[in-house]
Amino acid sequence: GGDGRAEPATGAAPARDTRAPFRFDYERFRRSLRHPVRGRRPGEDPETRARRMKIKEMMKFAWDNYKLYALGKNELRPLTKNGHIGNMFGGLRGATVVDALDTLYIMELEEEFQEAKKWVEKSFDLNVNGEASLFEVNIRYVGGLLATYYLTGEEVFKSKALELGEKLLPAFNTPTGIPRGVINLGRQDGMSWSWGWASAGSSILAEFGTLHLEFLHLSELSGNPVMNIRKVLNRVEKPQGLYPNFLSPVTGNWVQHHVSIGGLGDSFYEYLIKSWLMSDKKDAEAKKMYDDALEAIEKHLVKKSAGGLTYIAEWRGGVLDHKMGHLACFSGGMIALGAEHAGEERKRHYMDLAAEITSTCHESYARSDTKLGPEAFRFDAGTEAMATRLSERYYILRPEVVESYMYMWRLTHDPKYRQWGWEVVKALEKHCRVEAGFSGIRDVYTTTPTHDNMQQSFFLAETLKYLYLLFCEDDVLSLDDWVFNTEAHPLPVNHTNFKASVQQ
Ligand code: DMJ
Repeated sequence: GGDGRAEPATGAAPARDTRAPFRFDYERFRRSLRHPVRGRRPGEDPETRARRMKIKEMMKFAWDNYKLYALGKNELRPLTKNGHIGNMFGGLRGATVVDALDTLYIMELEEEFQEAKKWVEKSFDLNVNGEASLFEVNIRYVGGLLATYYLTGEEVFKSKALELGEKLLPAFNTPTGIPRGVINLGRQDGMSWSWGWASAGSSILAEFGTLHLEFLHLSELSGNPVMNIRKVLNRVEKPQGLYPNFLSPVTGNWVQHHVSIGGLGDSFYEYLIKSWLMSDKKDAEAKKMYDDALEAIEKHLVKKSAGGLTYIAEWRGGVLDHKMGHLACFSGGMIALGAEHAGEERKRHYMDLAAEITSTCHESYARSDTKLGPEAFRFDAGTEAMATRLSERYYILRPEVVESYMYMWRLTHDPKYRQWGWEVVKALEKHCRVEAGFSGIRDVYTTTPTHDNMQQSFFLAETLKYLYLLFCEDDVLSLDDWVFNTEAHPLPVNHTNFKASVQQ
C-alpha cells in the first residue's frame, strides 16, 4: 500500500462508511440455502431422537440456571449460584446469552430463545470501557450475533454485530495491519497493546488468524471493505513451513519459534480451510496455505506412540514436546473437513489421519476415571494419552473432542462416533451436572472430582451444540450451507456471491 504500511490489510475500514448505503438481501440469501436451517426431520430411530432430546434438556437446564442466577453476567457460577464477569470482554456483558442464542434457536427452545433475544434488545450495552481480547470478542460476540442474524433474519442481531465490529477496527492500526491482541472498547484510538504475557508485544497466531470468517461477513453486511492480513503471513518466511505462534505486529516477523496446533496456534489453521469453504471454494490462496501448513505439520509434528496412537506434538525451536492439548483435538474434525475436498488418494490418507487423531482423543477420555479428557495428555516415559502433571488434569467443559466426533460422524457415518458422543453425555451428567447448572472439574482421574464452579459460555455455544448435531440428521445446519466459526457459530457459505446480494 502507498501509505507506508507493509502491504496492509486493505486498510482498517473507515469508522463510518460514507458511501451509498448497502442493503443485504436477506430473503435472497435464504433462498440460496440448499437445506432448511433446522432440517426436514425425516423418520429416524427412537433412540437417536431420545438422545437428542436429552441433550436439549441439558441445554435448557444450563440456560435456565444461567438465567435464574447470572443473567447479564458473562458466565454462571453454578455452585455459588451467582454470576462471573472476568476480564476477557472489556466491559461487555452477557457472554453466555450471545454464545447461547443460535444453540437455543437450533434446538427449538423457542421460549428460551425469546428470553435471550429480549436481553440483547433491552440490556446488551456496547458503550462500555475496558480492555477486551479482540479474539474472544470476535469469536463469541461477533460470531454469535452474526450466526443468529443469518438464522433468523432479525435485524437487531445484525445491527449489534456491525456496531461491535466497528469498535474493533482500531486494533488493526499497526504498522503491519496485524492487529493487537487487546483493544480498549471505550477509547476512540483503541490504544492498547497485546496481552502482557504474550512474548514482548507480539500478537498470537490463533488470535489474529481467527478473524477472517467474521470480518468477511461484517464486510458483506455493511459494505465496508474487508481487511486482508493474510498477505503478511503468506509472505513471511516460515521455519520448515511451520507457523510459529507469536508474531510482531510492528515488524511482521516471528518473535518465538513455538509451533502448536493446540492453544495459541489452533484456529489459525482452522480458519484457512474454512475461509476456502466459506468462499464456496474460490479462495484458492487460503486453500494453498492450509494444504502447505498441514503438510509441514504432518512431516514434523505428527507422531505415533509405542502403543500405536497417532498424535500431534508441539515444537519448540526444533525440539518436540510429546504433548497434545485438549484444544488440539479439534484437528480431527478439521483434517476430515479438508480431506473431503482433496484428490482421491490424499482424501483417503487425510480421512485416515483424521480418524486416528479423533481416536487418540477418544482414548484420552476413555483412559480417565470420569470418561472425560484432561486439559493436556502426553506420550512420554511410558505414558500414553494421559496427563502426567497435576496441573493438566482438569476438564472445563471444552468442546474440541465432541466437535471432531460430529465432523467424523457427518463425513463417515461410522456409528462409533455417536457411541463416543453418548459416553460424553453420560459423563457430563454424572460428573459435571450440579444442582444449578454444569461445572468443570479439577481432576478427570477421580470419580469424586472437585468442581471448578464455572459454566463456560462455550459449553452452551459449542459442546452442547455439537453433541446435539451428532444426533441430528445431516441437513440440520448442513455442511453444504454453513461453516462453523471456532466458537461453533454457523456462518453461511457464499453460494450466490454475497456481493451480488447487496443492493445499493
Ligand atoms: C472456545 O472459546 C473456542 O473453541 C476456541 O477456539 C478455543 N477455546 C474455547 C473452547 O475450548
